[in-house]
Amino acid sequence: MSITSRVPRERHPWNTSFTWPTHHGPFTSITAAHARDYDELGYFVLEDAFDAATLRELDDAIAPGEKKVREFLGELPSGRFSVAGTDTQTVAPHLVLRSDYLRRFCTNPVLAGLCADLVGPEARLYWEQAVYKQPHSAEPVLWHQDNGYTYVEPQAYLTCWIAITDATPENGCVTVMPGVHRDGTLVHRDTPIGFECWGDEGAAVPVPVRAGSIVVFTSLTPHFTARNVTDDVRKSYIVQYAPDHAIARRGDPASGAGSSEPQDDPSRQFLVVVDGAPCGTPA
Ligand SMILES: O=C(O)CCC(=O)C(=O)O
Repeated sequence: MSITSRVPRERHPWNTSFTWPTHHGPFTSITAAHARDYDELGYFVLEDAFDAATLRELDDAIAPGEKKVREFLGELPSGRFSVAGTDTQTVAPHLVLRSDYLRRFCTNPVLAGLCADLVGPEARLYWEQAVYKQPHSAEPVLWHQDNGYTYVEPQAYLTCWIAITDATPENGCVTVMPGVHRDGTLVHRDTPIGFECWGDEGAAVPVPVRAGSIVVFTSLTPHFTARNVTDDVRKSYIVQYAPDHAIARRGDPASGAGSSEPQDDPSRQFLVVVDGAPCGTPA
């Protein structure tokens, strides 16, 4: 399948007055170059953030939830559910609900530091999920912005894509389109294999990373991951943080009807940064 989408480059109807919030620091965890890349390109790589022992623990903590999702998908007639499928990738969300280890992991100093520098003085875990791309996977993950799946306001939040295994162009590393995040949320179409926004093969930049590195990008950075054409599973854990008081908008932009839902469920959207500093793991 081509990685160039046919969706037009148009702003989402709710995205009428977006301007990118530039980061000025002072920074506690990232460098000025990281902040510049995040602001101008929409991404950067934090190399070797986690060691091999931590990655083993992370994989072990994810395993029960990932297995449940694989079993759930296996019971569906098609083996597929939107972007997820037994023959393509398992997507296991909300793992912090059942794992003390993952609750601690999502508040560790590396991630909380990124959060303090890039999200703001009061920030929460918004979402986390493991994405395990199966060997010889059937489909790519299409071009999308994370804010295209659920429309969150403020539109710009932080995605930390943590490589549990090496991520390469062959096994489906993240590929981004630099600079487009500054438009804010684009229109997406719902396809049988997930949401899709405008994408341009000519502007695509693959971001291969070693296991333990983090691809740090914005919720507005269009990205896709190609099919895994290797014999091994490509494993990632994706952890996202949003400003406290962020809301999710739902409804039909055309009719004007809709609702807004606070994103502060204490069981899985707990505070990570308070008064500009990491606040530790909730009990
Ligand atoms: O890890 C992947 O292959 C893609 C995941 C992704 O793009 C997402 O969760 O938004």
